[in-house]
Amino acid sequence: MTTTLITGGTVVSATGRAAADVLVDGETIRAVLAPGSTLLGTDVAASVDRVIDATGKYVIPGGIDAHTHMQLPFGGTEASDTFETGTRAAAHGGTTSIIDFAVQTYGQRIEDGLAAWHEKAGGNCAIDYGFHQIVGDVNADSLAAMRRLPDEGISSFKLFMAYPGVFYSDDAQILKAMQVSRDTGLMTMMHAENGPAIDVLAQQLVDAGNTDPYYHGIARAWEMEEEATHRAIMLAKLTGAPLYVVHVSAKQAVEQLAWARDKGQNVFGETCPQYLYLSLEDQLGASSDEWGAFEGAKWVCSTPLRSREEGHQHSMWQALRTNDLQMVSTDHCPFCMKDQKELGLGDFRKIPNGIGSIEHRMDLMYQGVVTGEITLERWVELTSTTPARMFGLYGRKGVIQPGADADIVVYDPNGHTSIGYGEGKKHHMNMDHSAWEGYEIDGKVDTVLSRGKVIVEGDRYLGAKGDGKYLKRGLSQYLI
Ligand code: DUC
Ligand code: ZN
Ligand code: ZN
Repeated sequence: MTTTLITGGTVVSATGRAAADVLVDGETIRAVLAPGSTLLGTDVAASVDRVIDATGKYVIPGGIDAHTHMQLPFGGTEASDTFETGTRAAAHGGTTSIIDFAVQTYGQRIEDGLAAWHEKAGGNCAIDYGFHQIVGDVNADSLAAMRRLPDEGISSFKLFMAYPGVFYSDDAQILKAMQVSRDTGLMTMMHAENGPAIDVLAQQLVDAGNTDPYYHGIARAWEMEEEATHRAIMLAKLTGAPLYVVHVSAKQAVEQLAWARDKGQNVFGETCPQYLYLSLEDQLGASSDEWGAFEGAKWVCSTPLRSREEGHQHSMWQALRTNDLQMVSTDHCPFCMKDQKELGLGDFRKIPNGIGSIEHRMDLMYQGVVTGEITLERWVELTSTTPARMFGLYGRKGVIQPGADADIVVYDPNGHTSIGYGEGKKHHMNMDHSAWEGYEIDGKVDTVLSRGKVIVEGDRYLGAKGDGKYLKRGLSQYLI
């Protein structure tokens, strides 16, 4: 077993920072030591197999991206990252665990949907991975199967108030699923948008000739997010289910979450980098020689980008500071422009929904530290510690402490990252464009360890397909 000492760095946790050395023994953290200390009289640096010099750098728990969609069948195609390419890209970006969504499609048994996801991921991942369960068909059989999910290491399921005819659950189905959530402690995760109303608005826009990608965001109005968020909260209150609202983008939805939390309800929310940085106005202004106004398809995702003029991005940052939103995931769901996004040329409804960001989440959120939106500690909390607590991984993941998995990122605040797909800066995600082209980050992932193994050093990938193991998760450790 290899022993490693990460020395000279500043160890940052959700609650503070300190100059400290981290001793790794095999796959786990053995000790967090005062710089240069001895252990039982032994000079630690002289006795380990490898020393990583982190002088001038931050040493943080590896990122946990709790919302990804590798190989998701969607909109007549499939998300373009496999578990192999997507998790490798994640590793390059300082993320050492993902929680992906296993899918039960309409008419399918949950067990079969879950088995298919294990089949896709098993032996292919660069980093550790767990699953949430999408329940796309709430019925007697799936309600019974949900009660067995904890035995599979799955402690959360996702329902959709959007996408009628695909993943959609009506209020009766949601109520029944939430009763299971209450009984079992499974976290109900909600895509909170009023799908039936959105579909009418979208049809009317298309009928009027408004077919460009920009109208995706007009159809998916913030009122539809606020309304669905409120309804989800009330159903959760009635049933006593813990509720986690995914990809929150509207400031009015945050107000709903804050209102419920202030009353002591177990209600939580995440946002994503796209809702912090990108806007509906950016999408309206997008144009290229190749695609014209269809360039905006790169930013078609749901919930949609929101208006900067209306102040949604500002509210998302604020909510991250005040803990009205608890964490940041990517909703990584990449599609290429060629053959995939272009399915929606002439009708925005046919553009596969999704943005690829798994490689950039840690950098983009660190940029919030640089600009003063969040503290260094909050960066670690939002991207690693809270995801671990929220989804039953804390202690093993999300923290640098003895006994935890040695998932560690050495981050260089003096480094620089140029994000993009263009010449000289090709990302590692399996996409033919970047939603983040031109973003320049003050900071850079330097070294990444996954359970003690160095898998990224500088720009070099040293890991292998299959390094990542399935994570059996416990119940949420974040409940009030
Ligand atoms: N939103 C997306 O943008 N893509 C996949 C599914 C979803 O809810
Ligand atoms: Zn969703
Ligand atoms: Zn999603």
